[in-house]
Amino acid sequence: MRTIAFHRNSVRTPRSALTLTTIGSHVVAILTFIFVQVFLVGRVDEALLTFAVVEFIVAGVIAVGWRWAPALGAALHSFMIVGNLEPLLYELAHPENTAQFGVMTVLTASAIAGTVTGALATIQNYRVPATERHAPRWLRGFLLTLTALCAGAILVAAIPRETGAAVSPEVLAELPAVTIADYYNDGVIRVKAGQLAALRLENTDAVGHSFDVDELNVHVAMPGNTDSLALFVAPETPGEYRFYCAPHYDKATGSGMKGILIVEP
Ligand SMILES: [Cu+2]
Repeated sequence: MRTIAFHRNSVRTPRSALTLTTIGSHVVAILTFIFVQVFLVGRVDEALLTFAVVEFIVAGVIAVGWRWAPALGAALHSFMIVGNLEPLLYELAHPENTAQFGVMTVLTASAIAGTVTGALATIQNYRVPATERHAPRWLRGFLLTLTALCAGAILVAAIPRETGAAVSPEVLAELPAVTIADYYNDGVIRVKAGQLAALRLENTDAVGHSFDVDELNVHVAMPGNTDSLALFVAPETPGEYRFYCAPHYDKATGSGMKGILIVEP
């Protein structure tokens, strides 16, 4: 009986502060993915649900207490950053889409916290006896700083700002439209060479998109559930140009949200 009790004790060592922080960072990520589906997308999104489930499984594996498990958390968190670098940087550079900016800020902070604490927890688990796995002195300050940075960034992003060109909804409604369907079906938009082009950018999605034509130096944000205006002078020479959504188009492979802008004579 004594052997069994001893065995049980040795398996169920208390989780270190670093390990608990790693689990906490996964919980923050899971809550954020749920928040996005409930409040921003308004429905279950397969990709986001998958992310949440994977985060949940990894958090569970770490909670079991295996020594190597926090490394798995660190790997998942750093993968979340590296694997989504392009949309991540885009959203972080566009605080005018406040909701998405806030979500990306929180996800980035939780991923940074999870990567750092997961890696250190693993090292500690192998080097330090279970009873002496104390929290590093800087941990509290590190977490407080990340939280304060998040809150500050979101507060600044939430300050209302002047939008570029003001145009009445009636006028906007009359303009030729670029729709989300155009983006998914390689839609064709036609404008007249040398003339001022005014397009209604119709974003019926909850998430933000953008209208970008590199050759014409046109870059217009399309906040969620909003009609925006693209105003530019079409080039004198007729031709075909690629328009695309910056966060959801991969220039290297040419896949994602895109269409063709035809400049007609
Ligand atoms: Cu998009």
